[in-house]
Amino acid sequence: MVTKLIILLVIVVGVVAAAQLMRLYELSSKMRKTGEHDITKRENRLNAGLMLIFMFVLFGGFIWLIFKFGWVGRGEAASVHGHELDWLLNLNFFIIIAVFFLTNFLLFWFAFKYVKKPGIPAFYYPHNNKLEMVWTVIPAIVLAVIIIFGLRSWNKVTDAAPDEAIVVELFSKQFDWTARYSGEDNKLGKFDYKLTEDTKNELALMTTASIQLAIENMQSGLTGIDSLEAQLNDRSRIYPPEIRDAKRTDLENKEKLIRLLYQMKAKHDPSIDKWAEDDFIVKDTLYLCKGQEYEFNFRSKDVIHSAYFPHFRAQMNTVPGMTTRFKFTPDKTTEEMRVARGLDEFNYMLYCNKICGGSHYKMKMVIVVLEKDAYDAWANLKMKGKKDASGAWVVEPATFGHTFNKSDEAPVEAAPAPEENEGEGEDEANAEAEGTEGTPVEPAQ
Ligand SMILES: [Cu+2]
Repeated sequence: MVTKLIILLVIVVGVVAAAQLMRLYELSSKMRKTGEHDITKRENRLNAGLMLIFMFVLFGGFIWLIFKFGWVGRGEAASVHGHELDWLLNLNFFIIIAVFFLTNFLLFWFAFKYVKKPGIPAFYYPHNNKLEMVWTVIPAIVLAVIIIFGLRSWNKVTDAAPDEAIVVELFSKQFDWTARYSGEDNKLGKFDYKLTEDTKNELALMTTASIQLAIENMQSGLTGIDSLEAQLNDRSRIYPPEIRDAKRTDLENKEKLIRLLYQMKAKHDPSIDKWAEDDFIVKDTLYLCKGQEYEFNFRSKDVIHSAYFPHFRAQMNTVPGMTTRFKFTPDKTTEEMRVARGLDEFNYMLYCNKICGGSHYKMKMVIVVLEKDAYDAWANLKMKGKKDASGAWVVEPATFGHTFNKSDEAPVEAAPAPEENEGEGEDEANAEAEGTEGTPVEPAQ
């Protein structure tokens, strides 16, 4: 407190002293019979020289920063379109830096060269049409070139992906990423937020079984309609009015929702269940294949996030209620990039680049880019799993259908089914579909 008071006092005294000094200067110039605005030749030349010195310090500092921190500090791009984007960014930088040097040189050089000289009046030069044209048309042309190139590149990375592109969904929520690969059919299963089930169907995928599960949860789950009705009808319980109202509103909303779910069930075509059931979900690491094009579909559960792949030069907002897209082709494996950068620990990363809440900084995912053989082996293991000689699962396939089954603890029933149909992808999917249809009903019995 005392130190603060002293600091305040020093500031006040400083201001008073400065005011007194100004007053002294005014008085002394009056005595010298020159106005305080009259500046001597010496002062003018000093200022002109300082202008030049400032220009050299500014340019020198700029060049020093580029040498110290690198051209733009991004490192080499690891995707096909990334090189094009880097080229475009470099073009922008060249233009900006050239204009920066030119305009700043003119600004400081003119200030130096045309320093006030006694007896030489300022040259009156109010207007020049030619000059106006030059500095309107040239920037317009440069801007048009930048925008046309930029739009072309942007359209390339956001327009529809070819059929060969692997479709991967990136699902964002506070505070992590979940990737869903589209599986063998390369088709992502449909989804609807009303089907969200925190443990069994986090991504709200739409299948006959998941709709049924959602209806059951809504009707007879822990906080379902049955339980709410029982609570409200129980005469032995007395609720404060606001709690009773809250429960009533909750009940009304759930009754509306369950009607929507029944409509969804009636409209649902069971033949598209397999789109979802062969999808597989990964949480920790996103595996990609070098030279393979990927179409990423982005979803968000809660707030706007932004999927940021700095090494692949890609970024896209993930917006609740809509799907955004981006496609790219990795062109360097993680291993190659480690060698190129001389860093054994290097990893590609997916970050969230939108401040989305308290643990925003934690929201990231490692990306591993593999050669085709290694990637195919991994994807096969995920899609089909692996069995030992006795037919027991060594690695279970990580399909959506299986994660669905696993939490119901029914792998015994599910295991023999794919074995009988080995080699026939479609039948396998159907067998799994049957498995998932049966299981969620069991707990209700
Ligand atoms: Cu986020």
